[in-house]
Amino acid sequence: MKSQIIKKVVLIGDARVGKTSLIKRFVTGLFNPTYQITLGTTIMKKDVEYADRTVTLSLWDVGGQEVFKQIRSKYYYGSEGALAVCDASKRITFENLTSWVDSFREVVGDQPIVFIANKNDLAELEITETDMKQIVEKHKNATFLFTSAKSGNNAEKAFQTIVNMMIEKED
Ligand code: G3D
Ligand code: MG
Repeated sequence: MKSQIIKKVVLIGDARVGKTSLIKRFVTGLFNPTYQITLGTTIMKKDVEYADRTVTLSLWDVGGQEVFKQIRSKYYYGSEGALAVCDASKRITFENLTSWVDSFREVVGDQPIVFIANKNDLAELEITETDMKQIVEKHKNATFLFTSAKSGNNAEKAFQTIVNMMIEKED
């Protein structure tokens, strides 16, 4: 029989970088350009296979409250991994990742992180592969990917990567 495990993963990063879009792309396969901004955390679930296991991902989306630093620690509690998302066309969102990741690791310790430079479908990018490599080198248990929730490029891979890292850490 397959064993079943549940893993909580949070998406962190500035507002409008594409966190909700990445979750929707992964869970529904669709990109849908108009959203209502709902205040409050949304949790979406999806099963991912890893070898002989089924991993139920519980994906936590901060939902429009990114500015309120005081809610962060409650949101992080119990997470076993994070996707730290920036907008590859907006430098400032990359600069802000360090503060997101620091606050995450203050609560949960060295849980794995996938750094994501999203919107790589856009023509003018302000983040390079070198930038991403540098931020990864500054953190333990981290890797990076460029994604597009719009085209779907690497969206699934982002979630599969965090699953692999979480399970490998456990084994
Ligand atoms: P957030 O959850 O991090 O706040 P959203 O971000 O998922 O709400 O996305 C913010 C805006 O960026 C949305 O624009 C969304 O359509 C757009 N977006 C998200 N991912 C991508 C992507 O990969 N490429 C491009 N080009 N745009 C993306 P609107 O204007 O629709 O509100
Ligand atoms: Mg959102």
